[in-house]
Amino acid sequence: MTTVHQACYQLLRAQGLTTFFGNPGSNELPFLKDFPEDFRYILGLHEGAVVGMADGFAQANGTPALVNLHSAAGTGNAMGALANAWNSHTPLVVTAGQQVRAMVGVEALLANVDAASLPRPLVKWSCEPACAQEVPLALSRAIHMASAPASGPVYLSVPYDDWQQQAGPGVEHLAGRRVETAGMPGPEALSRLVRALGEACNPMMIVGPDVDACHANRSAVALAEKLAMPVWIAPSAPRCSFPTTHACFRGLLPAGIASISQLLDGHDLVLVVGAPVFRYHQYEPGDFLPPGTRLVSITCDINEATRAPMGDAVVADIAGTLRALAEAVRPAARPMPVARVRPALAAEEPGPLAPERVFDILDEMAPRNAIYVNESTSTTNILWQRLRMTEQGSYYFAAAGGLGFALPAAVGIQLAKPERRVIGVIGDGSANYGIQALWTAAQYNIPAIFLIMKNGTYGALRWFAGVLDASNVPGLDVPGLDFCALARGYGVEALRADSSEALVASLRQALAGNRPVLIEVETRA
Ligand code: TZD
Ligand code: CA
Repeated sequence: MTTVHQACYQLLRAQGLTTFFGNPGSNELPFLKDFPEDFRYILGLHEGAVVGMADGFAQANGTPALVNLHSAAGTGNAMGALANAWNSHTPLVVTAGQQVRAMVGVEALLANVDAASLPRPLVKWSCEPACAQEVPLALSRAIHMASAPASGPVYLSVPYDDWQQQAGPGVEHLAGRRVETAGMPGPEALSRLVRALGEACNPMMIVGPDVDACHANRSAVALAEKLAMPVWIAPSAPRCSFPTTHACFRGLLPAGIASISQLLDGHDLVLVVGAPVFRYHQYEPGDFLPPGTRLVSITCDINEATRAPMGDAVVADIAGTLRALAEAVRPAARPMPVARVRPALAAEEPGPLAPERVFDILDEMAPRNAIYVNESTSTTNILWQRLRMTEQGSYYFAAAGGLGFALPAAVGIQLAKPERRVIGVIGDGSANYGIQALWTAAQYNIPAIFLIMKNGTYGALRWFAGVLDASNVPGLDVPGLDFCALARGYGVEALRADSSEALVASLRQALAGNRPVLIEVETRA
């Protein structure tokens, strides 16, 4: 006899989901019981950190990650992180333990009332199976739903008495299933795109996170070179989809309607690939497009395509479409764009370090293929100006702007990519939302480096208060935090850097070792 428990582990194994990220409770114990040796369980001490780690792991691997949370309370703690995963199209199979079936109706302690509704609208699909025999099917469906484009988080609530039940007949068919999607545009749609690009006098391209997510950065470069066109990164960028050292690279687009429109002015065709159009932030009213500009986007996400306020969209496989376009377009007769001049190195000054100086030092010392996970909100533009990022999968940022992503995600990404160094650049405000992931880094010896930019304030909110003309706002400073003490408390080695020399020495030490290290650097606000 096959139990639901056995059938589900066989399914997870066959689908390559053998790493759990979780924080357990009583409802989950029957699922975790007799935990097979070929699986591993990465414990996080708070569900926000659990989902943040899983998000980083899944994004870096490009395959779904498995999360196990405790009922409604655990799910609730994870919702902020789920917002980021939803926006970054991260395939996450989130499972949550439910009370025993006999006690859900009476709302016993730790019952997850209306479980399937709880995580909506931050999941693609959500379910509590009607009976135990449906659990393997629901899990199978969850995995394929999470992976299919546009990928994203899904949620499965399982009453704890289901695991010991007998699975239904034929359950073994589920384990090896493959669900494939074929998403190439048809020949006519493709030749329309090729013609539009060929006829444009002054095209530009805007690349978004899904280009990096589907490993298509090289195709983006090939297309940009053939058409000799400038390339921008879509606003509020969660990933880096184009080498920042390339002659065509122009930078990170601003996040206001009017500012973007201004930058598009003079381009007769704007090709947006793998990004929403657009992830605006600060409200700057204006027309979405300047006169004479046509916009076409290629996206994997029907929601992104339909909610865009302007332009045409092609919902298709991004990697395949980019590759096909790069092959099909004729090389333009235009001269190549001239590479941006990199900003001059920041000068040494007394007192706390200028963020510019921190990034110059980091860029100089970090391995060329380092992976940066950014949550230093007020310094994001400086980061994009100063860090050279050339390889696939070199940059991550909270896709919904929900803080608490970077510190845990750095741990998850480092776990997925042991051959590259992961460096989290994290503000002294942001670090507090996912700080518990330090413990996981220490316990599992995941050697991420956490660079805490300590300016004593919510810098980005001070900037935003200016934008909104909001004076005398309380609660914008965060004095009195000692991240070295916090790191040591969680078992992570900590170094304090109050000068350029100290930062250089700390980074050298952290990069030479193979342990997680937190570096607290005092920066100018
Ligand atoms: N809470 C959550 C979960 N997400 C948020 N985005 C915020 C609050 C609001 N918020 C921002 O959008 S930026 C920011 C906050 C509090 C300040 C972050 O401060 P920091 O970085 O120290 O990490 P800077 O460079 O000082 O801005
Ligand atoms: Ca700060």
